[in-house]
Amino acid sequence: MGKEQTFSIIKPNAVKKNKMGAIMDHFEKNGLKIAAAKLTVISKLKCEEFYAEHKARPFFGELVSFMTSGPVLLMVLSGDNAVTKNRDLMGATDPAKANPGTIRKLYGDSMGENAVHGSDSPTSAAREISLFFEKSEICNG
Ligand code: 3AN
Repeated sequence: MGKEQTFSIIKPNAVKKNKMGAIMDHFEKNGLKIAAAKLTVISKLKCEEFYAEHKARPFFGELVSFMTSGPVLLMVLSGDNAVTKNRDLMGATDPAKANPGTIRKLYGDSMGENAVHGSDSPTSAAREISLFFEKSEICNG
């Protein structure tokens, strides 16, 4: 277990519900530091690149259209074992199946509108962070 970075997105449904602060608080109270943050609307092109591995999935169009439908909060989180810790705090992809107290259980609405994204491995984290952040923007690491 060592200090690690992971990539997090607070998705449009959670931003719309005014839950950015609550979700950031959840991270901070559980040992993750917000090393970088950016509130933005992702372009369709960038979103398709981000989700490239899901291109063949039937929900790809719906996913891109939802993720570009409004502001999202992009973050780099840092801490011990950050990738796994973030996945544990998020809970299962389907909010209905997520454990009580997890972010997706608390703020998710459906499989697609599940409040947060989190990298699934350190390799994905490195790719995803470099898609959205310059090195100099990661200033609280
Ligand atoms: P996770 O985000 O938990 O790693 P994945 O990798 O299975 O889950 O899914 C990637 C993205 O696709 C997630 N952001 C999720 O919201 C979305 N997604 C997964 N399954 C569905 C589905 N059946 N309908 C709509 N969106 C989905």
